[in-house]
Amino acid sequence: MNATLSPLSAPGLQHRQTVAHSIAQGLLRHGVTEVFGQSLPSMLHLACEEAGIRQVAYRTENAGGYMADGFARISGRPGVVTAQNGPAATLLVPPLAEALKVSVPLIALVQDVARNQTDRNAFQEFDHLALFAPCTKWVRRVTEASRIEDYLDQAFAIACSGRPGPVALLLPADLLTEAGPASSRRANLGHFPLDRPTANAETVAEVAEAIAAARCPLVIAGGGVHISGAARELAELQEVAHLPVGTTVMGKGAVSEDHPLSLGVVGSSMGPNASSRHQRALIREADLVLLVGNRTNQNGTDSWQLYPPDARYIHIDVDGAEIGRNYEATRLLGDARETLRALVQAFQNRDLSARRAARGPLEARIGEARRRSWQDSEAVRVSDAAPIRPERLMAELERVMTADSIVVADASYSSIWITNYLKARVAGQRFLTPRGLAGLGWGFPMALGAKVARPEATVFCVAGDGGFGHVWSELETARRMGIKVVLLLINNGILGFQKHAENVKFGAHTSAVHFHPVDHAAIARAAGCVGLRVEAPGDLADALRAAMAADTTALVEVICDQNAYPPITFYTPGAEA
Ligand SMILES: Cc1ncc(C[n+]2csc(CCOP(=O)(O)OP(=O)(O)O)c2C)c(N)n1
Ligand SMILES: [Mg+2]
Repeated sequence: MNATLSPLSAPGLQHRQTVAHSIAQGLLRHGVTEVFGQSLPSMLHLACEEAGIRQVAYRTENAGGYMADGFARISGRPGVVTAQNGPAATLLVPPLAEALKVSVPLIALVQDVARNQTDRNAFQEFDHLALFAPCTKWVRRVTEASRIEDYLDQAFAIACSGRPGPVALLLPADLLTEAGPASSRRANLGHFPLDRPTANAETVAEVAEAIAAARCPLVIAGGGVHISGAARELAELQEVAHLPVGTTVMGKGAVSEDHPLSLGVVGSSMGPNASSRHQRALIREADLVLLVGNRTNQNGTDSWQLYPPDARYIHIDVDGAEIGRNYEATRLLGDARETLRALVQAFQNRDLSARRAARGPLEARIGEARRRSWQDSEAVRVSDAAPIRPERLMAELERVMTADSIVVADASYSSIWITNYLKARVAGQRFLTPRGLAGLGWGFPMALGAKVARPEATVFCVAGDGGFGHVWSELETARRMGIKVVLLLINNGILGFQKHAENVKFGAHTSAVHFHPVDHAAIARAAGCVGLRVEAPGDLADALRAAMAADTTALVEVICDQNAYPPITFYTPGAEA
């Protein structure tokens, strides 16, 4: 008989009150409303969907991890991502590593082989404890059903407390279908920072005194300000103590860039045409530098050449290991928001007359440097050339975005275009970039996660054609899950940063940096999204408007000049302003 295989029937969930159900109930208790997954571990997702937790389905685990990352950065809640054991688990390494570097809490729930199959070369068995050890704060394999709540709560507590970061829980497949324990815990640990330690009060008072007396104090704020939700407090400090504030790329938006005391983003992209190019002298003259949530990494400090060598450093960070890493500093170990609040308080009865007197000339100087910097880039920002200058694209985007917009960039030039030529209009506005490891392809999924976290915001994503090639498939995710972002694709036909950096460093580039022409707009349409192609700068405004009005994710492919590069200082050695 030629039997036809019939689809397997689905008679309803056959397993009840399993460990997977205990986990789902725990997730609900921690305020989890969505989990980024692809059906695995199956029992876990069946239980989660039954409990009303939305599964945001990804196409690749890489992308799922970045979605969870973007979600966490915007929501203030840890991103939960799931994966199968073996190959799927290995694909979580990049997003976990990114999150570890930039202190974003992620909780990876990863299936493992059944407990009685351990170390027998079971199918897709892998040493996940070793795999995740260097890219998480903490990884554990749960083997006792009765301990599931303990481990789940510890995962949330570790991810969200101290310096936030990613954790992984390994869940043997057979454990998930075992009977789950009754719940005994009540706490919601699903938000960060979970605890807010404040720095020593005496040191805070001494620092306030030193700032009040400094000749030329300066604040350089990093991504820790956003992680802590401390933008309002930093703005208050800027205003009360009349302090100039620059930010790192990760810290962009920590203060309003319209504020007369804001320098914008400072670091390794202050070459010709940079929006903060002429602020360098002010930074070099500082006699006191207050670092807030700033890792003093290579790009932020322009290879440790930008910050003044002889200044006194004061460093606020929740991680004691970051304080004094590269600049010996007075230690203010604490949560940024609480410690800034304490510092503002400490200024209450202090004589700030010197700072007040300095403010006028300081604002004039910063304003003049800002005007000169913008003037330098005027020609490329209004350029009518085709192929299009990316600076012109940024100018068009700047025109349509608002204080509520979120802008996400992929690695490579995109991160530098957005941080240089878009302005943070209010303290706390978010510009997301994958600056932990600067991995290509991560921008678009991060933008999807950001939109899930804040559906009412317009989310723009800027990506290069090389990076976007890693994640084309997530266009289908965006369509299927109803996640709308406006994706601006800079098609310059090359791996731009790669090619240009090779030219600068070696005087030549390899054969890998040029692409065969790709019709990205057609790819978007094929996946059910809107796809538009723009070749003339005069068409950008209409395309942006159409993309913003679309019901679905809309990709605007912008054919750009392959000889355009952002103001990376090492491209133009000796060109210091
Ligand atoms: C995953 C990953 N692979 C390789 C690199 C090295 N890399 C940095 S920039 C770059 C070129 C990116 O090209 P594209 O995305 O088209 O952006 P463009 O610079 O052209 O604007 C490469 C290959 C990286 N950062 N991450
Ligand atoms: Mg490119």
